Amino acid sequence: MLTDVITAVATPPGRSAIALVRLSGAEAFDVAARVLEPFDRTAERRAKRAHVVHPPTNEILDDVLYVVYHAPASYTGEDVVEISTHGGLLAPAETLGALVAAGARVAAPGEFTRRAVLNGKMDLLQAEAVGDLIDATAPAQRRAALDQLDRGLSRRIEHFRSDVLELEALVSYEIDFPEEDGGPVAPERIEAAIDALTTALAALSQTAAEGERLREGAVAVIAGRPNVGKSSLFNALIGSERAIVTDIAGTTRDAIEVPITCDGFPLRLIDTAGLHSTTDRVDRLGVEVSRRYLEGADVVLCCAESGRDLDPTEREFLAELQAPVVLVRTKADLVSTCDDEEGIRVSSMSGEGLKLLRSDLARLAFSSLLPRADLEPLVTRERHRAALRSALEEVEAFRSVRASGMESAVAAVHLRAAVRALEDIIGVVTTEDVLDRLFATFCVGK
Ligand SMILES: Nc1nc2c(ncn2[C@@H]2O[C@H](COP(=O)(O)OP(=O)(O)O)[C@@H](O)[C@H]2O)c(=O)[nH]1
Ligand SMILES: [Mg+2]
Repeated sequence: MLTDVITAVATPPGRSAIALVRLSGAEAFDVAARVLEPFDRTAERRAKRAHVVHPPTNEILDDVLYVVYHAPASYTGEDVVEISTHGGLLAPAETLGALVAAGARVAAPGEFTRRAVLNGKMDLLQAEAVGDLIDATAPAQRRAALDQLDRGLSRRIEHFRSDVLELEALVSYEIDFPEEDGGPVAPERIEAAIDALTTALAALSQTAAEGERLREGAVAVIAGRPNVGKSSLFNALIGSERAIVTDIAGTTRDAIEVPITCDGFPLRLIDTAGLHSTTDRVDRLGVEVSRRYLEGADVVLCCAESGRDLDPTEREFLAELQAPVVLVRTKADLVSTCDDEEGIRVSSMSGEGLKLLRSDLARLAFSSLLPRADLEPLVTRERHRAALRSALEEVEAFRSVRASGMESAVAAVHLRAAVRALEDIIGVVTTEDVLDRLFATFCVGK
């Protein structure tokens, strides 16, 4: 049943000052009244103090604050009670147990947000943004998620939708008055509207590559000959000693991945070796990095010591890379500055050049997002990208069917399909499987 009372601890387990236990559903107040003593269901949106008692035994479990939200003015759109218990493991768990004993059911991951969507409190894009905000590690991710939560992307898609509807209205004149010469609407006007729409749809689609990269973190792979200082650089950039550094070539055995933030943008820094696996290794190039990682790289840090010329294999390696490259001149502390050297001089020992390197990495990995001062909406998921592509294709199909002299009514079918594709993005009609997929990645209590 959709409105059964669900409950969950919304904060992570562990030692903490407080924890938050949530309760939502048509009979949430009845359940709360069996557990909170005293419980005042009329005290809307005001913190009240109470004891948590276990319903059958009446044992006092905690001394808490609770807040009551009346439907529909709550996160889920249902009656909601949020209980701030003491933190740690016992108080929240026992409060949850008491609520279950009083008739609530433990919520599935994302079930509160799922109800918010089903009750029209937020659209699908906003629900995705909730998840993205929780998963954000870099400020740029937070900005994009907050903008999406604020319906920035929803509004943009709705705008497209009304543009298509307007186009539909324009051509419907032609359907209604086919005998009129050229129709009451000038064909140039329709052409201009199609142009504007396809340009705008394409522009938003083009944010998808870096938008998805922003959500997931850009893959930055460290490459270079053995012993050039790759693992040292890795440790310096992540700010801790994760990779083992020795002067014995080939110390780094497995690829290690750690998320880092560069100028507010998220990167996934990867230190590889692959020396143990000859198949994976770019043997011919004498460069230590696995091909598998290079293929997935959004940016490559190609390392070579400061003060020496690049050898032919390194030059060849650089020339063959698909991803943008930063040439990192390592161990800069060992040699004095030489002006004409290519690349960024960096020392993992002294920290020289690290700041510049970080900026360069962000700039290369997010070249189109970085200059956007006021954050324009961008699409951050394959789901958005696919639906936008299909909306664009339908509008293009509309244009060509029209141009081929087909009846306007036939062409208009494509506009209907474009509207549906756009509505899918916002989630005007959301199917269960779309929701299942989205909320599978959520945490319990959200
Ligand atoms: N002086 C100096 N030595 C470095 C620097 N970075 C690395 N090294 C040394 O170079 C050797 C190889 O470093 P490592 O990071 O393991 O290289 P990798 O094989 O490319 O991963 C170690 O002895 C490091 O201490 C640096 O910035 N300055
Ligand atoms: Mg290494």
